[in-house]
Amino acid sequence: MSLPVKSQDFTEQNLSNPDNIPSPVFPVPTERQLNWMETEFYGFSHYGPNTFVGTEWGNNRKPNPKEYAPQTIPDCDQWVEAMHSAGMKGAVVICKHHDGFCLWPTESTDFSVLNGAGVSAQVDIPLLFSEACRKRNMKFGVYLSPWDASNEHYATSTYVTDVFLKQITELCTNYGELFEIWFDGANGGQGYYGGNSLTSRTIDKKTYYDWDNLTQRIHEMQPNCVVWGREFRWCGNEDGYSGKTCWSNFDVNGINSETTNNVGAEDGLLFMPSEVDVRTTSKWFWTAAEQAKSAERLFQIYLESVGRNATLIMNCAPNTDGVMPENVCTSLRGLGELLTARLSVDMALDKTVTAEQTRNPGNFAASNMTDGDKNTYWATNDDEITGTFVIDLGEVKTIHYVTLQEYIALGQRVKGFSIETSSDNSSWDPFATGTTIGYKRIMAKNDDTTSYGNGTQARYIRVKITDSKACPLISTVSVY
Ligand code: FUL
Repeated sequence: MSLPVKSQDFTEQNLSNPDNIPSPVFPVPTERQLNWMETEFYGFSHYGPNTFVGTEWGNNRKPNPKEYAPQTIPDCDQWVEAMHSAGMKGAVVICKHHDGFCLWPTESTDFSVLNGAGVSAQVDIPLLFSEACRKRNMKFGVYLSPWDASNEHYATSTYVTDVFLKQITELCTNYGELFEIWFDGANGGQGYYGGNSLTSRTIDKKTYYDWDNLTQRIHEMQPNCVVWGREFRWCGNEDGYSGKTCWSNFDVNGINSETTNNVGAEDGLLFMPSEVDVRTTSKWFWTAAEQAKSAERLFQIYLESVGRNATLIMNCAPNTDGVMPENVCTSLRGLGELLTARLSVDMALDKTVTAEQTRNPGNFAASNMTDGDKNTYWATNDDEITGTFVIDLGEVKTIHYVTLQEYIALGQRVKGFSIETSSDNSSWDPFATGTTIGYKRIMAKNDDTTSYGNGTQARYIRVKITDSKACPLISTVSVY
């Protein structure tokens, strides 16, 4: 038996923590949030009466279920296949937008597919969409607008319990496992409530929906489903970027402030990571002659969201034929090809990493960062909030991106870092500097995401953690 070397190893604290696991820095994520963050990139599909009318919001029309008029059953399998080709690991489907029309045969209202035109009565979008996701091993989620611009109960005391919760329950119990339920910050305003007259009904958005209770009910039915606005936050814009500084910590009073949503709050008491929502075209719902963003532009959005400690939900809008338009499919496929070509072969995997500081005792070696295991990490001692490590790629390679990941289960810590490159391990060139890391930070040369460029020739990559809330814990460093 080997005896502890230092007397401090005999303290009560060390006896109760024989593996010397670092203390958490609060707030920390739940298991459900961790799983969700690892999904990273997933689709969004806006489709419904707006598709047929050519509008973005259906709050100014007298509700008419016949507006929804598919002539053939929508090809959800083709939608999901297009998303899959982009490298998405899940997808969220619109089940009811602000107009209140339910795209499944619900018992909560007559304003649903059961009363639409064409083959509407045979359509069950969450069913078709969930089957297409399961088939490809993709996670499945639902969007349900809290605001219901046609329901006569909206803004009265009965809507949340008798209509909204009923809809949530149907979606949470009839379509298998959900990974995310999307509500919406646009959740109140002018409508055609009851169908008789244009009315304005006001609610107190903070209290009306009884979110605490609804969230609890959702978790009882779907323990792995994260809830929009409660367990993750909107990123503050619809243009596809997270802040370069991005804390998963959040201050609940900051909700819906575009700036605070984008960067989070360093000292926020809640763990509420950011989700970037963006469109592949210029609109959420399909309209004729829409241009799709190029694959390169979508790739840049990926770098500025997934690469900045946020998840990315990318909208792909099917047309009136119930098909994902060819131009959107082409861009999605192109994005998938770029992600495979540029971010799939990690040159640092299993390569040697040497750290100037390593937490002792315990299993926190620098090699944990390149072992391909997200559950092992490099750590420093408690009194060391800076640290430096060098990766040796074995030979000079062309590098474009260096990716860092914190072991986020014990809380987000890092506040500053720099990356340098070298061909001889002695003279160093700056590569990039950054602030937060979080779940994942992808760094291009000079943090310039606008073009792929020619890359940098280097054999050694030196990472310096220059500031951290507590001892830094890095689970992965990757080089592409
Ligand atoms: C917004 C909505 O008003 C848009 O129509 C869209 O659904 C987007 C994802 O969220 O708040």
